[in-house]
Amino acid sequence: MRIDIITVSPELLESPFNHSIIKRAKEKGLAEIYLHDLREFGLGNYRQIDDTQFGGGAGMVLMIEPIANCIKNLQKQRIYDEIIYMTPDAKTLNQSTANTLSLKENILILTGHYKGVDQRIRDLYITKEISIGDYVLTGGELAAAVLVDAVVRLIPGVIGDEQSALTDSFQDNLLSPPVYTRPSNYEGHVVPDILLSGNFPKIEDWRSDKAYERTQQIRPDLLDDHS
Ligand code: 6GU
Repeated sequence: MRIDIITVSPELLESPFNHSIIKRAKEKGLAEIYLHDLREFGLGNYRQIDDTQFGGGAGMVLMIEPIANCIKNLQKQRIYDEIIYMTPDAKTLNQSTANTLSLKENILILTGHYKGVDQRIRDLYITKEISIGDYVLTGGELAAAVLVDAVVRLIPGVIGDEQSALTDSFQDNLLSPPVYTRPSNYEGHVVPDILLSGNFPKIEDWRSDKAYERTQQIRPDLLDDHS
């Protein structure tokens, strides 16, 4: 998979993409990630990328031309399966979206800043808009890092233990059951007997029960969300 990201702060994204899972995916040739500095497409001597909004109001808006020029330039080189705009006024990212995106070849992500981008960019170029939750971040960069992590780890071969991505919390719309490791008795706090029993069908039943119980307690909304 190839992921291109248009941003006004490439430096904010360099570190997360050069560590951990994403680094491994890049090294194994399973993911390529390219950062594009919007400023390079800025207008005039000052490389202007934003301006005040029509109709008045606080905050600067990213202008249409620099973004359109950057997108058009990238589109000359390949066809994108999705052009995603990271913005708080969108549907929230969930596991199902991450799964779908992990199957794509080429994804382009646009991260906003300030008051957002000129609406015409969204109308003309964007095929999908994603928020990462009901709170406001200074810019879309950290949200893009979250999206890329959630997607890249699902590409087959990225995670060593194939099983592990499939049994994540949310993969079946349930939270994960509790997990334990040695020692089996820590100052009188013991691990549930069932996990030490060696009876694997029973252990699976116990895990399902606990996953359901935990979901009902903490995130009952997941149980009636069949989206
Ligand atoms: Cl995608 N961007 C910003 N700026 N804030 C957010 C967000 C995105 N998702 C949640 N909050």
